[in-house]
Amino acid sequence: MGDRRQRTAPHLPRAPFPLPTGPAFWRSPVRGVRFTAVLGVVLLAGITLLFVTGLLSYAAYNPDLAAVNDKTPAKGLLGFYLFDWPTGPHWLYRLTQGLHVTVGIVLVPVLLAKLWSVVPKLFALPPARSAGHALERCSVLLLVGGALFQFVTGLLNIQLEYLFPGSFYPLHFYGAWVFFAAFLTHTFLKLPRALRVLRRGLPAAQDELASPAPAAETVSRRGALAVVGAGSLLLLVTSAGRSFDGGVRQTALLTPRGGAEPGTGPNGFQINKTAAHVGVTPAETGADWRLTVVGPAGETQLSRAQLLSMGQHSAALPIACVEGWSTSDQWWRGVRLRDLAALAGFPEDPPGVLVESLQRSGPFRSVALRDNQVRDPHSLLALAVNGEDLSPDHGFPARVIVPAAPGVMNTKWVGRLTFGELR
Ligand SMILES: Nc1nc2c(c(=O)[nH]1)N[C@H]1C(S)=C(S)[C@@H](COP(=O)(O)O)O[C@H]1N2
Ligand SMILES: [Mo]
Repeated sequence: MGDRRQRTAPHLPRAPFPLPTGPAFWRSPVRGVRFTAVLGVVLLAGITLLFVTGLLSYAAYNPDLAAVNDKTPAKGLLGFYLFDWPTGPHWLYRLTQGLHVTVGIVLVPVLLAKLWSVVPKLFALPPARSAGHALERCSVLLLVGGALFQFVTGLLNIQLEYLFPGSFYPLHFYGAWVFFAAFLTHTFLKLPRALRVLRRGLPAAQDELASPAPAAETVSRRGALAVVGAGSLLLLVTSAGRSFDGGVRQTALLTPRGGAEPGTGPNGFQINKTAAHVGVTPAETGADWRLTVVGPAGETQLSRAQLLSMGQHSAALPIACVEGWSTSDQWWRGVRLRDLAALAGFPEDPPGVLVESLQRSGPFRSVALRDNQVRDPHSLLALAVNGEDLSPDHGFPARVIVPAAPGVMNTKWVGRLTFGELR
């Protein structure tokens, strides 16, 4: 009897099924304040970049210009920072949105590791020790919930573009403000200690994130950080290709866009929605097609031949989509928007323009461009690309192309340009 008790005694303090609320449940020797602090500092830099480039992306849509541009009309004060999106440098949106999406993808392993490193605290009892502690835990709820919400909505939007019929923008925009408010609060509360620990280290006894009963080590903390870094690197090399074209795009394994194969030749670059997909037919874009130009000079109808007989200008510009993919510069050729404004009755100082596609429905059939975009000599109603007529899927007979603007401003299959009146 006595012998048996002696044999089992060392196991008695441990419950047969440890609960996540107890320290015996979380035994990884990798957890610790230092590990969490390293990931936290990486996220601080990365998420700040995501927030800034995200706000820039919203500004780039020129939402205050016209109702058609604005997916979050009830934003109120949250639009305080909006400014006139410039037309240069011409790769501006390609850079800001490429960073937004690529950095967002690359941070996924860091975010998951960070959440894993603090998950024991989620189950800590009592749920609240004081009013202050309760408040802190609520802010952590917004922080974690906000982070997961922003990453999931962003990733879904770039992978499954049809999952969000228009509602992605308000979700991701309002979500960003909620998340970033919680993120700033958290940074304010935690950054000083994180920096102190990173600089001076921490005695094991004061490490509240370290397991009190760690299991045997299978990987060091440094090794675990290397695994996270390798995960991020793998995501980087399998997704950065989306910001280029040709062979490099083939490396973007994590960009299953399911769209049309662009093929090769002058029109062989990434296609967003095809003509067939949005219901634009060859009959509408054939010889009977006319561009309607509206302004103080009245309404003018122009055939493609008449447009081709106007002064033709060139511009080397990329397509840069909100989904993060972009092309290198393509060589567009067509009529300057400001020359069409002159035709409409604005010989000097052209105003903005409302661009409408032949496409009858869908979120991107129409867009308003600001006066600076119309004025830029590189803003074209393009008729050709890379020395060949536009293909049906790239917007034949005519499409808009504007420097530094998001892809959605580059309306395809244009039917009507109304200068001056944007709503
Ligand atoms: N009429 C129309 N124009 C459009 C769109 C659309 O859906 N309909 N999509 C826009 C978006 S979101 C992008 S990124 C670019 C893509 O142009 P591309 O297909 O020639 O690469 O076209 C823009 N022009
Ligand atoms: Mo796009």
